[in-house]
Amino acid sequence: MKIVDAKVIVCCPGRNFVTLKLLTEDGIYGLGDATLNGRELAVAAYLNEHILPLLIGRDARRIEDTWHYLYKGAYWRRGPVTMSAIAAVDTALWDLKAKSLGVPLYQLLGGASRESVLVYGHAAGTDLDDTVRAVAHYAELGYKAIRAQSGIPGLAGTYGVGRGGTHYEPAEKGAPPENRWSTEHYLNFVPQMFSRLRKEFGPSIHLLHDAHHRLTPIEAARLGKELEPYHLFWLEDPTPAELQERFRTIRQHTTTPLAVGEVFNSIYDCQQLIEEQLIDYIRTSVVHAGGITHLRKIASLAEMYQVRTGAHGATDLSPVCMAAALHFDISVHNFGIQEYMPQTEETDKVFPHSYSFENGLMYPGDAPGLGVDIDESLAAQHPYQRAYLPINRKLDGTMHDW
Ligand code: CS2
Ligand code: MG
Repeated sequence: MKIVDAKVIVCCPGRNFVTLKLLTEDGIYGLGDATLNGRELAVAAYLNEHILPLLIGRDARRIEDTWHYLYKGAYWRRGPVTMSAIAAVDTALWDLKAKSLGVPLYQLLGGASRESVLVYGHAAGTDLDDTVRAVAHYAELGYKAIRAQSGIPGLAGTYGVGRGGTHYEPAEKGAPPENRWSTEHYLNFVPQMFSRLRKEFGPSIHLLHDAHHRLTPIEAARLGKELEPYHLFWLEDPTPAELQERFRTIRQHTTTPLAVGEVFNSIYDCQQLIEEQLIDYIRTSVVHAGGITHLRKIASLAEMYQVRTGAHGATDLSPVCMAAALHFDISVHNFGIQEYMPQTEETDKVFPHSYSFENGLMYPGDAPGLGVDIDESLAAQHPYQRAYLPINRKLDGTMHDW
């Protein structure tokens, strides 16, 4: 099963996506997502200039060997660009292998460990009343787990707050939008928000919150402690995680479960967090953490320490990644939850897929491989448009995490 052709498809059906398509001599093709939000063309160039020439003529069945060939062979290891490029190749190879055997991918990953995949949606409002309405809307749509984000009194705009409806897209065309930030305003507001949400929605709905790396460990400890009465499913990215031992401080002070890892790209980024049980959920994704091959290794390490998976699934992860995530989620023993944000209609048309959502749960479907395709002629009608994620400044203008 030799690879005879490889191409990188960059398109913008509402937002930018980078997709790798590998074709074999048998006429079967596989797809992999390589989208790195705001830095898309770096991965496209890495693939086009440095990886594709190495793939032609290789045996598509040798997934593990190809992973190491690209990882060890590059000498320069890790990093989001390299690991997203390797992820795209790895995902496409798994897709190809499952298609060639005529089975949905999860059958090759050990088969289904559960009947469905629990997902959480994003409810966001400009103020508290608006956020209550957004959570109610998601509950009506059947979601059993809802992430709640809200505009903060006294701050003009806050990252994580959508633009109405169920669509949420942080990247913007043109220069990066600038938000203003005050930790004091934020810490005073968030416990009030969850107190209100629990009163309105009762104890059984799962509520989640993303702090988006904006706190210090001791601030995060305070927030976790104050949120304890509201029993969050998780508090996400309370503090930047470059220094993994920072989480010891948070952990000593609070029983609020912690989720981290959407920006990680290898097992080394979360090794200490997992081995010291400093987190409860690991959020690494197929596209940014080296593909299905590497993500399974992270999940296996996490399983030993009772850490569950909770993969990143925002709209900048394409339907190709979403499909791969669902095959991973349904098969891996220590699955926790999957993030899910519906894509725009144009995106769904460019990427027809067999996965489905029903009543707060998702299913990968039984089509061979990933069960997702790309309509290349439609993709060509949506050319790349440069876009950036926002930046965040404190009230005095100092750059801050966002
Ligand atoms: C967020 C994302 O989904 C999440 O939890 O943190 O919106 C994230 O910021 C974007 O996917 C970045 O590309
Ligand atoms: Mg997040």
